[in-house]
Amino acid sequence: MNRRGEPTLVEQAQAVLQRNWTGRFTKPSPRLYPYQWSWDSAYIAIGYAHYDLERAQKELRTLFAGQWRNGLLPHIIFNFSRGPRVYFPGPDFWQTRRSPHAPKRRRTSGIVQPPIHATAVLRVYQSANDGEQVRPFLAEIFPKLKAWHEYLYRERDPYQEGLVYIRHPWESGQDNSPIWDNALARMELKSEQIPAYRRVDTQTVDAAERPTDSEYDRYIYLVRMFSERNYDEAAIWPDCPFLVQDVVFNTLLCQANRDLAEIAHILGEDGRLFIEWADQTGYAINQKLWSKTDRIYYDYDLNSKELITEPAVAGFIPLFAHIPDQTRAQNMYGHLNSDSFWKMGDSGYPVPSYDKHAPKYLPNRYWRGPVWMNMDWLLAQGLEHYGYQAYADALWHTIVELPKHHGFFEYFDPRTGTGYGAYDFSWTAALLIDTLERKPHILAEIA
Ligand code: 2M8
Repeated sequence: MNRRGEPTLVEQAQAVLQRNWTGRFTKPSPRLYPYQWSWDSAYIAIGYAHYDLERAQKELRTLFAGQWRNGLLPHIIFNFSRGPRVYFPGPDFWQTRRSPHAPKRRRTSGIVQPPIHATAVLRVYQSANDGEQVRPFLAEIFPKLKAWHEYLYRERDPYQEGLVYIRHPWESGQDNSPIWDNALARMELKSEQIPAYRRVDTQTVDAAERPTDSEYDRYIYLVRMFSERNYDEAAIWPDCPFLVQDVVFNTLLCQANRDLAEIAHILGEDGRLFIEWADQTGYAINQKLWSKTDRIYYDYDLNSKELITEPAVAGFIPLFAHIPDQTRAQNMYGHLNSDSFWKMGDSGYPVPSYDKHAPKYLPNRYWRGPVWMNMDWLLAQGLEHYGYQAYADALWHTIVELPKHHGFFEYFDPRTGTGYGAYDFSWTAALLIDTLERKPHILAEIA
């Protein structure tokens, strides 16, 4: 409480997480996302770690209880929670029990999300005053993280390049980014190929802030295809119409490998394999995904065999895992700190998720323009590493300022700060907590 008896900003953020806490995991938001999501839980655990270590561990334990026997960590665990539980596609549509690897006692989706989990586990450990307290958790989760990364390299890297592919836009976490437009447009679907379904997301959130129906048709078509092939990767990938080596996914995997090596070290286990993976993936990102002319990293489409030259904030995320060398980082910084994204001193808020001058930019539509707190959080850490402190500070300020003035929304308008999508959004709250814990001075610096 502050001197006027009102909850402080951190207390407000904690209250958001408390409202979404179900007793075993935290919903990303009260209505739109009523189950457990994979990378949301990782960000959420990083927030909890600062004030409730038990809960941080429980969040991740519950997530990993949904892991498949082949190591796949599903993007949604359909755990029970109170309150409205309407989501499409739900467990009956996914039918993951068609796979011999899916858990028998838990219902899950059959796709994945960016692998930031080892990073979250290490941060939980580092937040503890007494590491010994968290050691049993580390020992318990280590083989699960290893199985998760093994799955990715075994099943998602058929050419053994060190780059894993995603086979659904949802696997990127950036569902309707323009990055996927061409791949989705190539999927010419006849109406009889589209399963009958009804969207529920647009009952909660304005349709103008969500993906289009045509995008949803393709999302759902892909899910049906995976389930018809019993989630057997060998049967899916040879003719999967969507197959992309994604920058954010592989960057987070690279860093997660290093963090897993650190976890191995703490436990007295051998971590050399994880360092090898990290090096291989970092090297491949530099070799295959860098565009010198455009000063940004791009995804690679394994079907059209070309880089997807869409200027999204995602292309700067390799800074987080220290993948570019200093010269590249400087070039990237020149691009980021420009009218295309956000120039230092500009009005508005950093960083729009897509180039403001590109024709497809939409400041209110989900991953096609709005500012996202997780992207700012990843980018700020990367920029600090390379010495771009003033820009990083602008991002830290944004992570605090937007929720403070506009509420704990899912995403925000880069021009005005207006919040869009779901309210009481958990990772917005969790990453604000993490930011203020590490940089308490920010509170006094913002208006
Ligand atoms: C969004 O994705 C889900 C599908 O997984 C959806 O739109 O229903 C994305 O923003 C994703 O990154 C996020 O993890 C999820 C829950 O917050 O919502």
